[in-house]
Formats: sequence, C-alpha cells, structure tokens
Amino acid sequence: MEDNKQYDENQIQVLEGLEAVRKRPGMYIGSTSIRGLHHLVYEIVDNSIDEAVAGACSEITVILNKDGSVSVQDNGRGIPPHIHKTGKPTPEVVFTVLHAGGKFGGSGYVISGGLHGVGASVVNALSEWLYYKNCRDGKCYTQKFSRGHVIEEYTCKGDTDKTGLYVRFMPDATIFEDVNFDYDVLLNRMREQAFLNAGVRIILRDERGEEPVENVLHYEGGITSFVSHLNSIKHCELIHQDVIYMKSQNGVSTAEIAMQYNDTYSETIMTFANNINTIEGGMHETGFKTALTKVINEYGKKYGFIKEKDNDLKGEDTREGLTAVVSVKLQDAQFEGQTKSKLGNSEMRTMVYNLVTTKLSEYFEENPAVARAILEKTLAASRAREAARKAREASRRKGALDGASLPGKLWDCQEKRIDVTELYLVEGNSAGGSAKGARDSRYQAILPLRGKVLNVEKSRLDKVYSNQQLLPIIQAIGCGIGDDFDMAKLRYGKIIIMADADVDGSHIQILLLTFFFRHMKKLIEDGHIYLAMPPLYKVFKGKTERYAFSDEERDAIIEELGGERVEAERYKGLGEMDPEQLWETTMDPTRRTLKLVTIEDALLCDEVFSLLMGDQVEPRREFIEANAKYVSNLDI
Ligand code: 28F
Repeated sequence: MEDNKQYDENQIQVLEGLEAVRKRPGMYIGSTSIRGLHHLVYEIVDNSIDEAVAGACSEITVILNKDGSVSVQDNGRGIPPHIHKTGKPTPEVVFTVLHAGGKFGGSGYVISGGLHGVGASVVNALSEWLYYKNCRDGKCYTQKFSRGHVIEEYTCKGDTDKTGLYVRFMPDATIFEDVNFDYDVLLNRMREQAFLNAGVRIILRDERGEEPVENVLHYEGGITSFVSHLNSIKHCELIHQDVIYMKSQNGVSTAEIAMQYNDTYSETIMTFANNINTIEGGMHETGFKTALTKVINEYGKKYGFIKEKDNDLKGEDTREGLTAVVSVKLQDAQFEGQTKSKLGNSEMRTMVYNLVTTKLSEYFEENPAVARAILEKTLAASRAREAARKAREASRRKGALDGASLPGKLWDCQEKRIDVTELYLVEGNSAGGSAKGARDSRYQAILPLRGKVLNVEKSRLDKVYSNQQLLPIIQAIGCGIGDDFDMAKLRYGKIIIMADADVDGSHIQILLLTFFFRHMKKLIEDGHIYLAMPPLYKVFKGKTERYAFSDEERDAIIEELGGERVEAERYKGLGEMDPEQLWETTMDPTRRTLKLVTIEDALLCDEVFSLLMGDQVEPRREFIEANAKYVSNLDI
C-alpha cells in the first residue's frame, strides 16, 4: 500500500520532470538549433567518457545511422541492473529521472558531463524514440521509450559475457529546428575528447551516405598529442622539438599541462575542467599564466638573460607563440560566467600554480637548450612590445588614436548612441559608394576598405599600429587595441563586415576577423561584430524580382515562379548593386540578415586563420579542400 503510493508519486515526478525538459529544452541543452542537437550526442558520449575516466571503459563507438538516429556503444561496466529504491530498475531510472546518475552526488566518481551536465534522461525526453541495451552480470536487458515515456518494459534478452551500454536514439523533429547532424562538428568534439582522455579509442562512423565514412580517434599521448596536433595545423616552425608535459594529483583532483612554443606571434591556450572546454578560462588558467610568468622571469634572471636594469617580462611576452592545453579534473566543479564556461574553484588556481612553478623550473634546469630558446622567444616578444608602444605613441602624437581625429575616408553617421549606431566596413571603393548612397545616414556609417588588409597573424603590434588599412578601422571604432583597449570609447554598437561573396571577399573577411580576434577580442565576445549577408542571385520573371541567398534558395524560387521565362543572373560583387538594391537586401534593418560572429566561430576560424595565414602552401591547399565550407571560394 505504502509502496504503491510512493511509486505513483515518483511516477508523477518523473513525467513532470521530462515534460519540463520538452517544454523548455533550451534550459537543458542550450538551444534547439543544430548546436542543441549535437548536445544530445555529447550527453550520451559523456556518460561513456565518465566510464573511461573511472578506468572502466576503453572503446566508444558512435554511429550516425541512415534513418537519422545515432547509436553509441561503450565497453564499460554497464549500469547496475538492480531494482532501485523507487521500485524501478536502475537503468530505467537513469533514462527517466532528471539528474539521475553518478554525476550528481556520487562519491569518488569523477564527473565529466556536458555543458549542462544533465545526461541521459534529457536526451530521452527530446527523442522521438530511444532504445538501450545494457549488459552486465552475465545478462543483457533492453528497454524502449518514446518522448521519455516507457513503450517497452525492461526485459532480459538473454545471456552474455560482455559488459557495456548501447544507446540508440532518434532526435525529436518536432523539437529541433534541424535534425541533420554535422559529421565534422562531431568529429572535432570526439577528437578533443580522445585527446583529453589518453588511451580511449573513439570510433566515429557516418553511415548516412552511399559510402560510410569513419574516423578512429585514439591518442596514447593524450594532451601532449593535442598540443602537437594544434601546432601541426598551424604549419609553423617549432621553437623546441618536445612538448613539455606536467601532471599532478591531489586527492581525487588532477591537473595536467602540455605546452610547446612555435614561431608565430599568437597564443593558443585551451583549458578544460572535467573535459569541458572552459572557453572563458577561470582559476586553472589564471594559475597557469601567473606561474609561467614567474618561472620564466626567475630563470631569465638566474642565468643572465634578464639583466638587473631590465624590466620583468610581462605575461603576454611569455605567451607569444605558445600553444598549451591545461586540463583539470575535480569534484564539485563550479562553472561561472556568461556561458557557464569559466572555472570558479580557487583551489585549482593553487594546484596549477604549484604544478607549473615546481615542474617547469625543474624542466628548464634539466633542458637548458629548450629554456634558452624559450627565453629568446619571450625576450623578442618583449622588445617588439616596446617597439609597438613607441609606434603607438608616434601615432598618438600625430593625433591618430586619440579619438578626436577620424579617418578621412569615413562617412560617419549623425547619431552617437551605440545602441543604434552601425559601422559598415565595405570592401572596395565602388561598393563603398553604393553603400554610401544606400545607407540611412542618421545611424549608419560607412568605411570603404581599399586593397588587402594586413595579415596580423604574421605581424606584431608595431606593424598593426602603423598599417594604412587597419589604422582607419581602429580610429573609426574608437576603442583602441591591446593594452589601450577601452570598451567605453566604442563608437558603434554594430560593426558589420560587408564583403563580396567571392575569393577576395572571403579573404578580406577572414583577415578582418583575424584582426578582431587577435586585437579586439572583447568586441567579438560582447557581440559587436557581424557579417552582412548580401544576396547571391536575383531571380526575375517579368516584373517579379526576388533575391536568393544560396543556390538552394535560388532553385526554390525558380520553381515557385513556375520555371518558364524565369532568369537568375549571379551578382559578381556588391558594387554591381545599385544603392536601392543594396539597401533592400543587405542594409535595411527590417529586411536584412546579419550573421553575428561568436567567439566560437572565431575559435573554429582560428585553425582556418592560422592555416590561411601561414606560408606553407601545400598543407594550406589540403586543409582548405577539407574545410571548404568555412572558406568557400578561397583562392590559394
Ligand atoms: C552509450 C552511453 O551511458 N554508459 C554508462 C555506466 C556505468 C555506471 C553507471 C553508467 C550508478 C548508481 C546510477 C557502473 N558500475 N553509455 C553510458 N556506463 N552509469 S552510464 O552508473 C549509474 C549510476 O546510480 C556504473 C559502477 N558504477 C557506475
């Protein structure tokens, strides 16, 4: 009697829980866009990764099936099959109760967890159907659900000598805007997870096309391999051959660091907490940076690289050309910040700081040639910073950066309030002219860009300050760069890159994004940088005119207009549109489409940037062929 009552209450709670997930999916998986869709896979794979972290699983297979569903199989221990205190089998509880599983409150079970750490029940709630097969203690059990409801009871399917969990699910098309998984996005994530969990083999297979595609991701070297990989895709020269690796353990917490310098001028530091990419950094990152600066300065002074009279190297000097991965695992990780991707646990700052001060100084003592190469790189960075400061002051003396002087080519707007002002950076003079004719001069400013933009990946700050294309951009935007950056001086709320949809246009777009990413990152972080989306085609039949922004859209419009006597002529450039067309399609806030550039776009682009901007032609060609969708039409 009592038991039944309890069972009913549990049942009601379960259904309410899963209903809440279906009502507000964004709360649990971020969004219902393609990103949210990919999250479903991460949530399931994360549970297998948890098993791997517990030392109980060595292989995970992820398959994109022809019917649009996804299967994930691991060779872990499987879920304990006993009846849970709720009266239901534990596997059913894992798939139906919000927040069930070892992630929450389990002792000694080091958590991984997706961004939201909500697990299998959320995926179940958001799946048209979900099936699992759980093998453990000599038996296999299966169960099937639909939108979180049990549709096939927990059944024993026979004996086995294997253990592990198999899950197959079909994302609910009534919930997601898009149910087409992007293989490359999943591949990136699976590769990252394989790097972060040394030795785990992740097999990713796409069976949707004619020919199956498969990648096996398995790195005995873990984050050391990760750093090698990051440097290899930059196609740069290395400052020292071996990746430096350090690790420490403190109770159940671990901290690991891998680092290697290259000859570029930019830094790539990726930080993770419980396998989650902490894009906003946090305590572990702070501990790393502080310790790195201290160790390099101390070594430099001890061995005479830095003299009495010299200033200390600044943090940024010690990170020029550095590629590093910092990965910590801990219990009760606290994620803070706007996107909950900043680690708040201060004990991790101490742990990483202690690891680097001890182990890196030891490494330097034992490898003086490497230490010397790194010291020379950081001293060169420091001299360049000094030169940049002088160049900046020279520009400032000429009044170039004080905000009072605006570039001559700028057609400014009347408004000053940044919640309404927009700056269009327009490729080419003729397009600039059209844009000037098209704009609403009350709040839209135009800055035409002539010729190629400086490649900041290959040049230090001093060059940036004295560059004839970048200086007008810096002046117009008003908030300065680098150390001088001051958001309060921003002159436009939206900075919109408007380039042709062709070879030169893509190139200019990438160069400008590189510039913003490296020198005005905050503008991207705070959502001020946009891409204008000019149409690719005009389709017309008699007097009807329609614009198309992709080949598919063009074909759809042609079909809609009835096929016959319909013409479509591709725009060769923005300059070809008259002001009225440009206004209608690309600049009128009520009709245009703008693409917001996010820091994740920029991070994805980072690989592309590095490659496009490096000098080695052959790998660039290979890479661009493989990544055509990010850099369509690029001439190499
Ligand atoms: C394809 C997705 O989800 N694998 C999983 C395990 C293993 C354990 C577990 C999972 C225990 C008490 C719930 C086994 N033995 N793959 C997966 N593998 N869940 S999910 O435990 C779940 C919790 O309540 C497991 C000992 N401890 C944990």
